Amino acid sequence: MNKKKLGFTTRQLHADGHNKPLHAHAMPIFQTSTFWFDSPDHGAALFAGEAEGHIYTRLGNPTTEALERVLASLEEAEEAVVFPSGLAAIQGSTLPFMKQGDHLISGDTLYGPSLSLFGDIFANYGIPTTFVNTADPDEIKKAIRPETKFCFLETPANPTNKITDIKVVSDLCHESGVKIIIDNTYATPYNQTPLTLGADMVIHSATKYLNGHGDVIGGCVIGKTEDTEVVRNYRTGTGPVSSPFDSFLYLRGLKTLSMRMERHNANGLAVAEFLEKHPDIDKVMYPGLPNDPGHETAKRQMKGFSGMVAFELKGGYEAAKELLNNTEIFILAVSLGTVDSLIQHPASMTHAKVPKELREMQGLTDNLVRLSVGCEDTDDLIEDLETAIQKAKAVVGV
Ligand code: LCS
Repeated sequence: MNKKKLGFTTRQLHADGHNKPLHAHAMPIFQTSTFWFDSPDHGAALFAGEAEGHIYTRLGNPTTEALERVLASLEEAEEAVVFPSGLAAIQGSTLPFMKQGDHLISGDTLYGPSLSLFGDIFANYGIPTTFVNTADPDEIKKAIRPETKFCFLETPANPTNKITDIKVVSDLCHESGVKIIIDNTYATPYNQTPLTLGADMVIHSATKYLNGHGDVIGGCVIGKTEDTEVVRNYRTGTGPVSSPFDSFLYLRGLKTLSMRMERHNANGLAVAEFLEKHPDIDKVMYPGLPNDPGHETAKRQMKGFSGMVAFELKGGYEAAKELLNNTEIFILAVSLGTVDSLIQHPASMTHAKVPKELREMQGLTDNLVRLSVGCEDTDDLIEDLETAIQKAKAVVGV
């Protein structure tokens, strides 16, 4: 199949390949740890890479490989390597290429534990990270050192939706031999394909939109074979593989990604527009709004603006807490990108461990509320928010 010529939805449905075992239509779950050999010579040939087939699930599993074919096709890449979480994918995209004394540049606005992975865990192994505002390419330029290996960033970034120009930043990094990795979790390949804009690798927390149903923790690293081979060998050598059942669920979720994202994009925009006009809301952060500082760049590099909306309610943290207590459709839970809507408070939840100075630098205030706008009927979502805002106002008195 010529993957590049087909549309996104066709690829999401067919890129796993038609030639499935035993003429199966859906890719079966290969829930097996090992695979038998025809003979000692067959086993030896498989180990020597002289025969095609499977050996042992840590080295490769047919269900996970079907998923990897779809992911690579959707990001317009050569290969994908699946991991059992987004954080494992971030580690897998960076660590195998680095040694003590190397340096990383990271966006200052990331999912909280991603900041800790670089700032605390990598630092303990002698790999320092400089955190910069990647929306300002000059900050990246100033942070580059001879030993800088990677620039890692999210765009849109969790939770403030900060936008970075992927093409500008990729060109700038490449001038100094620095590779660029984009965490594309918020956008998904339906809305944005960073590799086509110059990025070297993409990672995802597939726990989110890619799976879409809130029943799997997963991740992936996607890029050119010369890089993904290093990542795959690292995965085989250190062990973080997805269970075949999780790969099956994740592959099944991917089959409806484009349909879900169209709905997330439409509902995200409708909710952001409702909040922007609302007299009790101070600020809305959503790249689809013309007043958003990232709007022009987002318009150039994104096809839609996704379903993640952040906003500040008048009345501070007390009002925000009341709002969180009073939604009925938006479920009070972390995670994002599920078909149903979620609401959470980053300063006390997903970003609670980020030092307050860094949170403030990012614009992550104590009254910022984050919505993962799902696929429900738009009017129901808006009514749920309006009712909760009124209840919060009545209690806090703003
Ligand atoms: N990258 C981004 C942008 C994320 O939002 C997350 C998780 C990760 C990586 C890590 O992925 P995981 O290992 O959890 O699969 N974000 C979460 C969030 O905002 N709420 O709960 C989890």
